[in-house]
Amino acid sequence: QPEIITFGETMALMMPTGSKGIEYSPQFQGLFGGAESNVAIGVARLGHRVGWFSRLGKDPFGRMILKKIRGEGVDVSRAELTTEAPTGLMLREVVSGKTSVYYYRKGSAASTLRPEHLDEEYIKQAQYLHVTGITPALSDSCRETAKEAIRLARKNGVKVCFDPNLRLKLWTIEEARGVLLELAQEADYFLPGLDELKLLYQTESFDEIVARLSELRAVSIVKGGDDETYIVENGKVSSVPYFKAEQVVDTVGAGDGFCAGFFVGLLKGYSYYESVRLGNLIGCMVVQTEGDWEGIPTWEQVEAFLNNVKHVER
Ligand code: KDG
Repeated sequence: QPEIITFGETMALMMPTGSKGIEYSPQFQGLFGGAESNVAIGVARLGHRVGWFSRLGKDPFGRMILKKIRGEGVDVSRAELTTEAPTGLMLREVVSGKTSVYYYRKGSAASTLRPEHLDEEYIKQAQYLHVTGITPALSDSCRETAKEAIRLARKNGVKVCFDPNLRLKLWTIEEARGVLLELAQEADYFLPGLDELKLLYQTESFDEIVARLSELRAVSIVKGGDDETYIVENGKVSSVPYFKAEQVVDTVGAGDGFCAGFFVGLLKGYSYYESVRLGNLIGCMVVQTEGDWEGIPTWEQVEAFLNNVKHVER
């Protein structure tokens, strides 16, 4: 029985192997990523029970993704391979230090997710449901599915976590704003980035942002401060300092790693401060490895790090 359930699109991910960008790279490595499955893999690695579902194409990418997520110990019993549409694809390159993502996902299998694919009995037995703002950007039926999943969770006393994950390549800020802010109102835990909040609330003022967050029933965890993550609870702000990364290789997935760490903290009964601290640590580890989720540590690695255990090379 998963303690946390999440759902959303996972795509095949191609990245140039060398330093050349997509246009000139003769070779690519075949990976995969998706905000929600990144979180699920993180929770599983950190030793907790988690379920992820989606629709994937019944094609080589779909099978590869499903096998690998299952292999990470995530419950994929509600995920489905369908002939209705293909698995989505994204390409990512880092050129002159700038990351760019290109999506090939319109009409993908995940975008055909519909409310009827939700299993209330499955959602009901979890403690947390994690939803991101990517799903409602994918299609009308995905938007309905996200809303319905949240409704089912709340009806059954399952806590709702919501990361807006604003993706301006999928929709405009004007389209996104209303939908994301509406979903934020339903959340128990709201996990936005500071940059996202500036766009969503149309202000650069931190005080104004805090005031807006304080109108929500959620505890807000704001990622992406200069050196710290903020906790906004009942109008009060506290902050948790970052860990310092030795080298930053690929920042994509840091927010998902953060969420995984934060959720595991909640599941372990940690305070918000300690849960955020664990989230910060996982985020810091993710950015030091290429790929979305490959840098997420196991619980044993986290303990070794926190206890300053010396690494034995051989
Ligand atoms: O958070 C990382 C995700 O952005 C990445 O895995 C791709 O899910 C993705 C998306 O839709 O952008």
